[in-house]
Amino acid sequence: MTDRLKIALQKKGRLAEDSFALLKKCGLRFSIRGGGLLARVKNMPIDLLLVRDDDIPSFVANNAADIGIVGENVLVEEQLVSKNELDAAIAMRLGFSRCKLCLAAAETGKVQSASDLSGTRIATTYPGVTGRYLSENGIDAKLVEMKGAVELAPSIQIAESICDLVSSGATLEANGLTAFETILESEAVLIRSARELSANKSDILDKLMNRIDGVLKSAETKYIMLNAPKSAVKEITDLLPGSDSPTIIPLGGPEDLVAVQAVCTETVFWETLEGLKTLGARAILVLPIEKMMS
Ligand code: PRT
Ligand code: ZN
Repeated sequence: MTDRLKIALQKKGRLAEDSFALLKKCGLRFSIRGGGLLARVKNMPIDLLLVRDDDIPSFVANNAADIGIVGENVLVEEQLVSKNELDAAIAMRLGFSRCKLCLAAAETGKVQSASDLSGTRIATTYPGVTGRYLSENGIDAKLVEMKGAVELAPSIQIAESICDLVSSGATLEANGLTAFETILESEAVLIRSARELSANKSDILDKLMNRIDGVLKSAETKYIMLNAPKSAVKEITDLLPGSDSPTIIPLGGPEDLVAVQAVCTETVFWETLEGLKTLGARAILVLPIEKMMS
C-alpha cells in the first residue's frame, strides 16, 4: 500500500475555506462533511487532518501530519512559546489570510506610542511574539494573556493597550482603538518538519508544491491581447507588467496595425490599461490563465 501524505488543515475558521480552495485548484478531489477529523483525497494518496489552527504546528512537529497550512502568526507564536524546540518551518508562502499583529491603544489613553509602554499592561493572545518584541526593544511592560476578545481589554480596564491581529481595522475602530506599531506581518504558510519523508510521500509533496506554485503564479498572471500601431509597439510592450517576448502579429488592412499578445506575470491594473490606450492600443483584452507549468 502506498504511503499517504497527511496534511493538517484548519477545520473551520478564517483559513479553512481558502486552504480547501487552494488544494482543489491543485486538482485534489475531496469533500469535507460533518465533524470528521480525517478527509480522504479520492484521486491522490493524500489524507487531510482537520483540526484547530493552533494545533497544526505541533501536529507537524510531532509527526501526526507531514505538512500543514497555518497562519505564520500561529507558527511563530508556537515556535517562541516552545523556545524554538518545535520542529516545523515554512516550506512555502501562500499569499492568503494576510494580516498584521499590531499594538493598539485608545485614542485618548496614556499609551500613544511604543515609547509609552514601559510600566503598562498589554492584553494579548500572542504572549510569545509580543514578549519577543518587548525584550528586543528593552520595554518593561506586563503581558495580560487572554483567550479572545482582546479588543475589550482597555475598556474593561485590564490593560492600557492590546496586541492583536488586524486585517481591515474595523474591529479596532469599533472599539475606539488605534494601531501604533506593527510587530509581525503574516500570511498563510505551508509548513513541514525537518524529518525526511519516505520516497513516496516526498514525490507527492514535490508534485503538490509544484502545483501550488502554478496556482499562485496563475492567480496574478494574465494574458493580454491588444491591437496597436506598429510605431507604438516598443512603448506598449515596455508598459506591459512582467512580460518578456510578446508575440507580435501583423494585421491586414490599410492602417499599419499589429496584434500584440503577452503573458503578464504581475497584476494588470486599470491604470496600465489606460496607459496602453493613451499609447494607441485598442481592443485590449485581459484574460485569466487557468493553469501554468514552467
Ligand atoms: O478555531 P480555531 O482555533 O481553528 O480558529 P481561530 O479562531 O483561532 O482562528 P481564526 O479562524 O479566527 O483565524 C485563523 C487565522 O486567520 C489567524 O491565525 C490568522 O493567521 C488569519 N487571520 C487573518 C485572522 C485575521 N485575518 C483577523 N482579522 N485572524 C483573526 N482575525 C481577527 C482578529 O483577531 C480581530 O479579532 O479579526 C479581528 C480583526 O479583524 P478586522 O478586519 O476587524 O481588522
Ligand atoms: Zn485558533
